Amino acid sequence: MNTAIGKGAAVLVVVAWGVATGWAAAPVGSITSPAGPGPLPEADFYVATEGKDTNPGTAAAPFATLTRARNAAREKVAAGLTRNLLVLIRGGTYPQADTLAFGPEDSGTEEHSVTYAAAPGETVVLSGGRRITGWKKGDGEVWTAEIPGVKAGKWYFRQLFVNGQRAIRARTPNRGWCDGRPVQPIQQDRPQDPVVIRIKVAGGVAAWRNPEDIELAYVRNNDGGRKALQSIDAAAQTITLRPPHRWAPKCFGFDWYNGVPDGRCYLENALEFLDSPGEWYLDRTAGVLSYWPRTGEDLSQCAVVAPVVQNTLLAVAGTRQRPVLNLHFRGVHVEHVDWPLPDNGFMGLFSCNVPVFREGGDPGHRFIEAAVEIAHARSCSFRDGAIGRVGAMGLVLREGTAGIAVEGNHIQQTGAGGIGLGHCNVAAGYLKAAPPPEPGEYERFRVCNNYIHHCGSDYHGGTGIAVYRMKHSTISHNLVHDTAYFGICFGGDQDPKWNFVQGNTLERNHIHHAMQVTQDGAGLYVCFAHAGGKNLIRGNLIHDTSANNASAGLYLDSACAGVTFDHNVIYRNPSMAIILNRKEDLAKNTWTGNLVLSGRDEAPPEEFVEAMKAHAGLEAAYRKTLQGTDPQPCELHVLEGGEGSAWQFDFPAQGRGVLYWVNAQPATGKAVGLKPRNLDPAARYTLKAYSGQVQPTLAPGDGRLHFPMARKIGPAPGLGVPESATGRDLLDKGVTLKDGAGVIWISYQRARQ
Ligand SMILES: [Ca+2]
Repeated sequence: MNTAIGKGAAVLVVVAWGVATGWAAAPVGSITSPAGPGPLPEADFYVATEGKDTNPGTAAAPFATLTRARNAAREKVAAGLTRNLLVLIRGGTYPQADTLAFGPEDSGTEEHSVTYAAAPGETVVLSGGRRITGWKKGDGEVWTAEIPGVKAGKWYFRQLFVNGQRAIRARTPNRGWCDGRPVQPIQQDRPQDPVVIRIKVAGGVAAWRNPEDIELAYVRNNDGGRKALQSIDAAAQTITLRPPHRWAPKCFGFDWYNGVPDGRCYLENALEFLDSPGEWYLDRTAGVLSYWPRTGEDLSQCAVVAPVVQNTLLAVAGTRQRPVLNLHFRGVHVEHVDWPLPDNGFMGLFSCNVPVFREGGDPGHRFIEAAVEIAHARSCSFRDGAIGRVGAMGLVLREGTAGIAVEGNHIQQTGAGGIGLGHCNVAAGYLKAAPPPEPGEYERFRVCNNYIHHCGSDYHGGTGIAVYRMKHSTISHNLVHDTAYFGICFGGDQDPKWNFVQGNTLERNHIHHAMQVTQDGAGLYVCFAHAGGKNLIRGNLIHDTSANNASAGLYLDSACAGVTFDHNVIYRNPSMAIILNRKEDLAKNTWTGNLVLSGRDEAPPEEFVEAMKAHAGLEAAYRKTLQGTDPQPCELHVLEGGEGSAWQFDFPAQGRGVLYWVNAQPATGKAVGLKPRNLDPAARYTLKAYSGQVQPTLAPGDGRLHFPMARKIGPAPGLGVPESATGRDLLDKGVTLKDGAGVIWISYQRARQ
C-alpha cells in the first residue's frame, strides 16, 4: 500500500536475508499433545502406524491410515450420530501420498462432534514427504542421490528439508539481490509479447544448463513474484521469461506492478548456482538431486525429505448448501507439502494473495494454497498441532467459514504466509467485482496461542497472520517472528458504509523481527475502516521490526478508522516506530495508554520489557508445550491513575513487578498517587523509578503528523519515589508522583526475609 509519509521519510536499507539470516536458525519443532501420558481414552476408532486397514480399528487392532479411519467414521455419520465420535491416532509418522479430504459426509452435527485427535502425550505427524536416500559423495563438497521417480517424470519437487531445516534451492546471488529490469516496458494488453529482463549479477549471465528450469524471483515493494525462464542470451546479458503471461491490471485500483522486477531479484534452480553449503539442485531430466551439506550434516545419517503432496495435505471443504459442522483436529502435525508454480508464474498481490482472473472484469484476489485448507465449515477447529516445512501458506480459512478455532499450533518454515483468514475483498478495483460476505460467514474466529515463525521464504509477501474482513473474532496471545512481510495484518472495510468489520479483539500478541524481506509494512499493520464498531487492539508487544524502507512497528493505512488502540507497546523499530498514513488517523481512532518509543536503540526498562513479554505472546500452558519453557505467571492489575493510565504487572511467586503509568497529555502539575496491589504487608520492598518524556500530540494546524512518542528514558531519582518501603505502606499510601505527564515505571522487589 502506498504511504506518503513512509516513502518520504525513510532511508532505504537493503538487508540480506534468506540465505544470510534466519532460516538456518529455526528450531526444529517437536511438540506433543498438551495432555500428559495416561490410559488411552475410549474412542470409536484407533489408528496406529503398526495397524492394518483390514483391522476393525479397535485399540487392540487399529487401522493403519487416517483415510481408512475417515471412511469408517463416514459410515457412522451416514447412519446418524447419536453421540460424539472420536478417532484416536497413536504417535508416529503417517506418510500421505495425496490430500486427505473431509467433506459434508464427514461432518459432525449441531449436537455431536467428530474429532480426530492424537493420543495424549503422543506426536502424530502427517507427512506429505518422502525420505531421499542413497547419497554418494560427488565432486568437491556436493553429494548426489538418484531418484528414479523424478527421472521417470512422475515426481518433481521445489522444497527440500534436511534434518527438519529448509535447504536452499540453489540461487544466485547467494544473499541479497541482483538487479533485473525489463528491456521494454510491459504492455498489459499484449500478454503474448516476449518479456526480456536485463540482469546484472556477479559473474554475468551465462549459458546455464536447463534454462527452462531456472526461475526469476523478485520483490517489488511489499510483495513479489516468480516466473520461469524460457531462454538465456548470454551475449546480451538478458533472460526471456516463459509465457503465458497474465498480468493483473487494476487490482488495488491500479496496474499492479506488471509482474516484473524493478530491480531486486535473484535467479534460482541451476546446477551452476550450487556453490555454498545448504544449497540443492534437482535435475529433472537426469533424476539426480545434488546437495552441499551444511557443517555437521552427515548425509549417511541425515533425514533428507522432499514433498510429494502438492498444494494441500489436509482439506476441510463443505459447500454453501452443506457446510461441514463440528469437525475437529487435535494434536495433528502437517508437514512437507509442495506448491507447484503455476504456468503463468506467481504474482503476489498482498500478503501472498494471487489474482483471480475474470473474463471482462478486474481480477480479484485470494490467498494462495495452504497445507491446511478450511472452507464452508462451521464450528470446527485445528488445535494443539503443527504445520511446517511447506511450500505455500500454513493454514487458510476461506469462504463460508465461521466459528473456527485455530489454537495452540506451531507454524513454521512456510514458503508463503502462516495463517490467512477473512473476506479477501479489501482491494480497490476488486471489491466492485466481488460478492459481499454471505450472512453468517467470516465471523467468530479464534486464532490464539499459535507460535508462528519463519514465514515467506519463497513468496516474500509472507505474513504471520493475515486477517482480512471478519467480525466478532479474537486474535490473541500469538507469538509471531521472522516473517518476510507483516507480523500480523488486519484489514477493514474498504468502504466505511459496509459496517462489516466489528466486534474484533486483537490482543496480547507478541510480534518481533517482522518485515525481513519486503518493505512498506509493519509488525502490526491495520488498514481501512473498522466501521462496525468495537474493534479493539490491546496489549500487543511489537519490537525489532527490520530496518527495511518504511518498515514500522505499527502502521495505519488506507483510511484506517474506528479502532481502539489500548496499552500496546512498540519499541526498537529502527526504520520507524509508527506510520500514520493520514493526518486524521489520530482522531479517527481511539488511543489510550500506548507506549511508542522512537529510535533504534531506546527501549523501556528491562523489568517492564520482561513483564510485557510475560503479558503478551503465548499463555503459560502453551509456552510449556510449544517452547518448552516454564514461565513465572504474571498478573495484570489496572490501577487508579488520575489523568493517566496505570497498570501493575505482578509476578506473585517472586514478590516483584512493575508499575506502569503513562499520560501523553501536557504536564498538569498535579501529583498522582499509585497504589499497588497484592504485596506482602509485612515485607520490605526495594523500589526503582524510571521515567521518559512523552511529547503530546501537537495542536491542529501544525501541518505534520505526530504521534506521542516516549523519549529520554532512564532512571528517575528525582521523582520522589523512596528506595525502599514496607508492603503495608505501599498498599495503604501508595507511591506519589510529583507531576502528571510522560511515562513512569516503578519496579519493586521484595527483600529477602
Ligand atoms: Ca548459490
